[in-house]
Amino acid sequence: MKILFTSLLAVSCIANAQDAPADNMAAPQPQEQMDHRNMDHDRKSMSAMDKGDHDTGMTGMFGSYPMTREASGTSWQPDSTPMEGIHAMRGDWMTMAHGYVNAVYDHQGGPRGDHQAFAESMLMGMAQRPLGGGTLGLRAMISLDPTIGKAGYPLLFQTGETADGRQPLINRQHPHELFMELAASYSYAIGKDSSVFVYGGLPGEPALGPTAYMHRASGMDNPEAPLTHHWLDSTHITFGVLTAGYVWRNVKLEASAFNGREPDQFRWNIETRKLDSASARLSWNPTPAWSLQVSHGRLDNPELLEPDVSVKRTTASASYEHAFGSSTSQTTLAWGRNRKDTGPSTNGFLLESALHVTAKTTVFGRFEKVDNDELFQEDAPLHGQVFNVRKLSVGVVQDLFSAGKVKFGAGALVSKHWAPSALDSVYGSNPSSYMIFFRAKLAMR
Ligand SMILES: [Cu+2]
Repeated sequence: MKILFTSLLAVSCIANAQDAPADNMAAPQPQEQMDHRNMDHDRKSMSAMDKGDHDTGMTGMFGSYPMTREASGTSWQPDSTPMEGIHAMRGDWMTMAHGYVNAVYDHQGGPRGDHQAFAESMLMGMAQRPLGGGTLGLRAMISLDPTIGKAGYPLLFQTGETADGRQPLINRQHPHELFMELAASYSYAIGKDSSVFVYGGLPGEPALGPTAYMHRASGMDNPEAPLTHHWLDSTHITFGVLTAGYVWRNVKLEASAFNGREPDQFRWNIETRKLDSASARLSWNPTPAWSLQVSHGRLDNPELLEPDVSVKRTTASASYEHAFGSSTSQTTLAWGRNRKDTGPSTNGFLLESALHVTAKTTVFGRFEKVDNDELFQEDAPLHGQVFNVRKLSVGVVQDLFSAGKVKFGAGALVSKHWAPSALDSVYGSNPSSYMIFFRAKLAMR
C-alpha cells in the first residue's frame, strides 16, 4: 500500500510538472542523426533547424554542440542518443523534464537472498538561457527513494554505503537521496569551436566515470543498480562539487574539486563537508554515434565506516548508439578500478545494452564482472577477501498505454550470478534472481 501510494504521489508530481507543448525542441543535428528517431516531433524540429538553432539556445549547457550530447552532471553521451522527456521554451528559457517511477517486486535467490516490494523514482528538471553572452544552466533532480527504507532493496553481491552508520550494506542496494542534484552552470564561448564552463552542485556529479546508470540510454530501462556502481559512477550524488571545463569541438577536458565522502544513511537531508577530493576527465565524441571518456579521481575517505581509507578511482568507458531499421540501441562498455590506500586494488567491468525494438518495446541486458572485497562483515572469517563475481541480467519492458505526458508500462528481468565455489555454502551455487516492475515515465508523446 505504501508503495502504491508513493508511486501515485510521484506520478502525479511528474504529470503536473510540465504540460507545455514540446514543439520547440530541436537540437542542431545533421539529418542522418535524426533519421532513426522516427518521431513527428523531429519533423517539426527540422523546420526549426533550418532557421538556425544556435539562436534559439538549442545547444548544450556547456558548449556549442547538440544538446542531446549532455547527460548526467557534466558527462557526455553519444550525440545521436534519442531525446527523452519533455521539452519546452518559455521566453528565453529552454526547459526539460525527465522522470520515472518504477514499482518493483524484487526476488533475490539463494540463502543470502531476500525479497521486497519497493518504488524507485527520479524527477529531473533542467533549464538554460542565454546570459551575458554565455549560457546559464540550472539542474534539479529529486527522488523518493528514501521511502524504500534505510537499508534499500535486496541485490545479491551488491555492497556500498550503510543503513545505520555502523554496518555496511551487503547484498543490498542503498537508497538514493531525496536531493540527487541541485546545480548551476555557466558556459562561455571563447572561439568559434571552443568554450569554457563552470559547474557547481550541492549535490552534484563530479567529472568522474561514465554517465550515471539511470541516465545512460544503455542502462536506464533496467530498474536494478549495477554491481559496478561503486567502481564507475557512485559519485553521481556528491554533496559538494565544483567543476571547471574546456570544450573544443568534440573534446572536453574538465576537473573537479569535491567532497569525497559518500552520502550517509540520512537520505532526506543535504550534507556539507569540505571539498577534499579531486578528479579529471577527458571526453571525446569522435562521431555522433560514439562517446568515449577516461577519468581519474582521488576520493578522500569515501566510506563512512572506513574513515581512514582513501581510494584512487580510474575509469574508462565507451558508449555506442546504433540504429537497426526503425529500432535503436545503445551499448556501453566500461571499466573501473578502485585502488585503496590499504588493501587490494579491485576492478569492475560492465557491458550493457538496450535495444528499443519498437517505440513501445525495449529489451535490455547487462553483464558485469567485479572483484569485491566487501562481501562479509568485519567479524566474519572471509572478511576482506576478494571474490570475483559475475552477473548477467536480461529483461524486457513494454509500454502499455499513455495518459497525458506519462506512459505506463510493465517489465521483468532475470539475473544469474557466478561466484567462486568458496562462496557456495554462503550464497548457494550460482544463485538466480528476478524483478517484476511497473513503470510510469514522462514522455514526449
Ligand atoms: Cu547511486
